[in-house]
Amino acid sequence: MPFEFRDEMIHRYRSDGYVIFRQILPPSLIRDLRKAAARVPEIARGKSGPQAQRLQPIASHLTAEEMKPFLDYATFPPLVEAIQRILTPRHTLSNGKADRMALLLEPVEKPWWTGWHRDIREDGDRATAMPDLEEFRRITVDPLWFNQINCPLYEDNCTWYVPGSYLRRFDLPGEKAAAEHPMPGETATDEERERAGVEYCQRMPSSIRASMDAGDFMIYHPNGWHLGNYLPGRKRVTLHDWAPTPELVDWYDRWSKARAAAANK
Ligand SMILES: O=C(O)CCC(=O)C(=O)O
Ligand SMILES: [Fe+2]
Repeated sequence: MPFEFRDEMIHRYRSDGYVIFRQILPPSLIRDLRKAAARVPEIARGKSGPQAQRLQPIASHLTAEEMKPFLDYATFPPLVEAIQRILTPRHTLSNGKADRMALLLEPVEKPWWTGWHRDIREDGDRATAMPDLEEFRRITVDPLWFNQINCPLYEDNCTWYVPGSYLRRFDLPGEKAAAEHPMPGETATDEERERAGVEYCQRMPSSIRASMDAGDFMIYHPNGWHLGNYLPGRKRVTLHDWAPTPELVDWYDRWSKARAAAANK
């Protein structure tokens, strides 16, 4: 089925905090992106070791020629239009220049997981460096503010999400406990770690798995509960991106300055 935008997707995004545009990338673009990404796993593992989860930003490591398909993706009209309908015409895929774009990769040695988290939360360890806490409390539950994108170039079952969780600043009973559930250490077998990873994902109340195929595109609120659960040997090359407004870019700049100032105290 070719991708077709439906207004129901706007409702989904606003209530659930995520929506998946199924098979929105054409096979020819997927092919070009896969070829352009070919060196990325080796670069990432050379830099961060065999368990490397990502290379970010890819623009610092790839040639202008290799980056070209990623810019084609960022300006692909059906994608640009779908994003503008979910968000607004002021939201620009990849910030128009792919300067923060990452690729998410599978680990080589062992199953592992990020742990359930909300990327930015007011009671997190980075909250003291919030540029403006009252502003953050307003924008974190605003459907048009924070967003993140996963766009797999190969089938990807790694991402889990809790629909609707971005709309509440505070956790429901059981969420913290599920997130902090003890996990097996490095000495457990791969099969024990794999099983524990799946059970850990399922333990979170109302969690769903974002099962995706090549060329699907998921946009989600990164401040809702989510995680990545990874298996070695399960090839993963997933574009990790955002579609900010100028105000969101400015918020991240202010936040990074506030954190730098707090670190120097
Ligand atoms: O791998 C994923 O899909 C999610 C990764 C993630 O949430 C993170 O690194 O913060
Ligand atoms: Fe995250």
